[in-house]
Amino acid sequence: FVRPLDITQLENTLENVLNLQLSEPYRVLIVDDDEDLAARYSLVLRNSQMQVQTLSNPRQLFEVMRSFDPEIVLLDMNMPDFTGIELAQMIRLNDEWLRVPIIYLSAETDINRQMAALLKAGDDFITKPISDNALTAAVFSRVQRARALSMALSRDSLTGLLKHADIKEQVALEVERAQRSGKPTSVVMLDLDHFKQVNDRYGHAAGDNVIRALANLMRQRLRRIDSIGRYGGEEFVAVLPDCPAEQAERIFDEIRQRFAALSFHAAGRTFSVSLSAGISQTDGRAGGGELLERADQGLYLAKHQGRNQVQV
Ligand code: GH3
Ligand code: MG
Ligand code: MG
Ligand code: MG
Repeated sequence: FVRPLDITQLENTLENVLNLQLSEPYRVLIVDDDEDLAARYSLVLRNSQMQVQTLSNPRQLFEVMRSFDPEIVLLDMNMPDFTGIELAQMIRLNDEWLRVPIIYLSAETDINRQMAALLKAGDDFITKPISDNALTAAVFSRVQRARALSMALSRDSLTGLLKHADIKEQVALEVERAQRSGKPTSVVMLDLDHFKQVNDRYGHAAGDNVIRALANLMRQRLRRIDSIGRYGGEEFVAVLPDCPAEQAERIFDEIRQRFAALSFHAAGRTFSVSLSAGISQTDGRAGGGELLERADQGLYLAKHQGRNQVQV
């Protein structure tokens, strides 16, 4: 006999509580021809701060998936027009929804028939009737996992920083926000000095360690609201909202000094590496692309004036 999961137990770790408070509400799509039942499930999940959409006519499935962008789909197995399995198969034909867990809500308890359904499509079964807590826990854990996976996949694997396209988008977003609020935002472009030599002398793996060390240093020094991305191989971009260029310059000059003071070890030798950076600040007119260009001009200047420096 297994006691149903108690949701308060699940929420009890500080991390879960923080995640719930900080994150956007989970988006859940319930497809069930039994509208009363769907409304009841919906109420239960809404009580746990989730955002729920119910659908009784599966013909609108794709339309609703596009507009609502659910993070999990709960599918009834038996409906008049399509079976849950057929719907799951149709969802799985689209790569854009590859990360969305599909869970069957069904009275089917025959394990062989459950297996047969899972072999066709779908990820798991929840058998009806289901307790409120079990439903909440099942949805909570799966969406939390899907979000963590999606976060990990969207990050640069060497450093855990944002990838090129994502940091570029973040810069554009923050620059727009700064234009609306009138608060200055800084954009930083940073490149390691003579990094080809580092690879040539100490090997590519040692070079990778240097890149990781700088990423960690920036993560430690910058605020939660700042975004950092690996823009290219050994080139980084950061955007610092509500931070004028002079302040960004102080912060990055400190990062520059701390980084230059790090000792790396490879091939029986000890070495250090320096960095150069350029900084631009929002002016109420220029867009993200232009601010990146200006930060890059600062970087160019820093390189030409002897490297190991920050230029605004
Ligand atoms: P500069 O001071 O002018 O920037 O000189 P540099 O040698 O650093 O020149 P540049 O920035 O053009 O060189 C980038 C080098 O960084 C080329 C490449 O070998 C190395 N690199 C790029 N990505 C990676 C990476 O992921 N790992 C390692 N180990 N090296 C990388
Ligand atoms: Mg039904
Ligand atoms: Mg370089
Ligand atoms: Mg470079």
